[in-house]
Amino acid sequence: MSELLTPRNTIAAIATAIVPQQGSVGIVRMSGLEAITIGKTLFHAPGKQVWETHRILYGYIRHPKTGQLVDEALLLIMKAPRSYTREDVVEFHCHGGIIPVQQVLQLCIEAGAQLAQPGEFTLRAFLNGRLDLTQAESIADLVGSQSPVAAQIALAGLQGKLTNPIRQLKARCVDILAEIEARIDFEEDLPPLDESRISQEMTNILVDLSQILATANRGELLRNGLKVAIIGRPNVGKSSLLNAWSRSDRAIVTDLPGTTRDVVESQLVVGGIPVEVLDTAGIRETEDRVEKMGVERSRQVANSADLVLFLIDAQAGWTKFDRTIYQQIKHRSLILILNKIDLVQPELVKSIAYPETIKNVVTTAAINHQGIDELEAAIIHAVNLGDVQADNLDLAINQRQAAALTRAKVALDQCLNTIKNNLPLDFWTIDLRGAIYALAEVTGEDITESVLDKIFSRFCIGK
Ligand SMILES: Nc1nc2c(ncn2[C@@H]2O[C@H](COP(=O)(O)OP(=O)(O)OP(=O)(O)O)[C@@H](O)[C@H]2O)c(=O)[nH]1
Ligand SMILES: [Mg+2]
Repeated sequence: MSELLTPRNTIAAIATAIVPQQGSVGIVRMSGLEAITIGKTLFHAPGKQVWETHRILYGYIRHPKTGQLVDEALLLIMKAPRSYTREDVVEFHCHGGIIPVQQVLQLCIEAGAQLAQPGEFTLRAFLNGRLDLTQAESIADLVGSQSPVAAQIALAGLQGKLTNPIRQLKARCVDILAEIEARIDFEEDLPPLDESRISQEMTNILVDLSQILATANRGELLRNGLKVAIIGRPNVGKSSLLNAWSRSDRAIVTDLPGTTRDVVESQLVVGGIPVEVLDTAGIRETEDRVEKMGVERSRQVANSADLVLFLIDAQAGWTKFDRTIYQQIKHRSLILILNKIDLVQPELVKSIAYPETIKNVVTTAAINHQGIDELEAAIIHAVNLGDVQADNLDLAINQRQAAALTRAKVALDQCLNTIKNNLPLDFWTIDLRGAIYALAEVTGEDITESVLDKIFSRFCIGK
């Protein structure tokens, strides 16, 4: 890390994805004091092309000692501070495929650049004040996003969707702190503190904070996705459900019990959340060795899933086999699916006697693609996505941010208690400072200076 904190040396890395298949363009990026000098030693731009910032040059990358041609390429120059890192940046836009970019990277290293560590360009952007921490995290989210909604939220984060409200909350805490500090230092010169107004403002801050915190669950799901296992006894329609849901013939369906022997996966998106659906072998006692192994896998998948869709055959009702499986898996997050309702009278479906502990129930006819929307709604409900307020729909905080915001919340709660218990003003400021530090941690800014600035500018007490 200490290495990372000396950001003036020149770093280089392949900026485009490194995949076995070749892309049409591969980019090598350099950032730092020597970036342009190194660029000039490697890149030959014929004619009257000028090495100016925000220009693209056309030319050849050659080995500086042997003169050997490495690639025909474009070179992009972005001088500090108008670059991603706020340092001098040079990008070689080479031909795609791993060999040209690897060779160019090697030349950069031989010419004096250091291999960049993961995230080091963004770290420099942060250290040089171009991005705050939440924006830097949003960039990682955007690159790793697995659904359009996740990408949209990451982009909103990059635009300051989280930074701005956090800064505002912090500013409101600083305002209160300033008022209290002023009373501690200059009690005689100022009117008495309006405690009830301060308590009310803190309560308001807590409400806003909680609304942001409520997006944590959604953030987790957007980043890591949701693993959903379809579990049940043989022949109830698990594979049919997977196929209907994913609109594919992904899993083999037959009328023979024991058709699915291994776990079949399908990737879906539900409510913007990437969902990995796992169809499993029907669980039953069996002597067939292959099926037995499949059944064992089904149990493991059920245990490791975030959510279990427990499927039963509505025509057969809640059988003793279903009860046994239910007792074995007892997942904390479970939706019961009554499938094959096309074969049953509606009133009979209602009379199915499943355990009262099951609160989430959906009816489907997988064979007719019926009930899928209801199933998705039940999933969104089961994972508490409904908690997010409409105006926070493009916000989804991560674990680090949630942890810091929770600390801020605890500190503010404590401060309210301190006020209620009539403790001295010094105690109020301790709690309040705790909240401000925690909020500042979210955006990664240093607060001491801003607190001081605020106190002295607002109250003009530099006398
Ligand atoms: N009528 C009707 N038949 C269905 C429905 N869903 C599935 N089936 C039929 O039930 C039989 C079993 O379906 P599968 O999807 O293979 O069942 P499974 O639970 O995956 O079975 P295993 O892989 O053996 O555990 C097939 O003949 C399906 O066509 C439904 O909603 N209605
Ligand atoms: Mg199956």
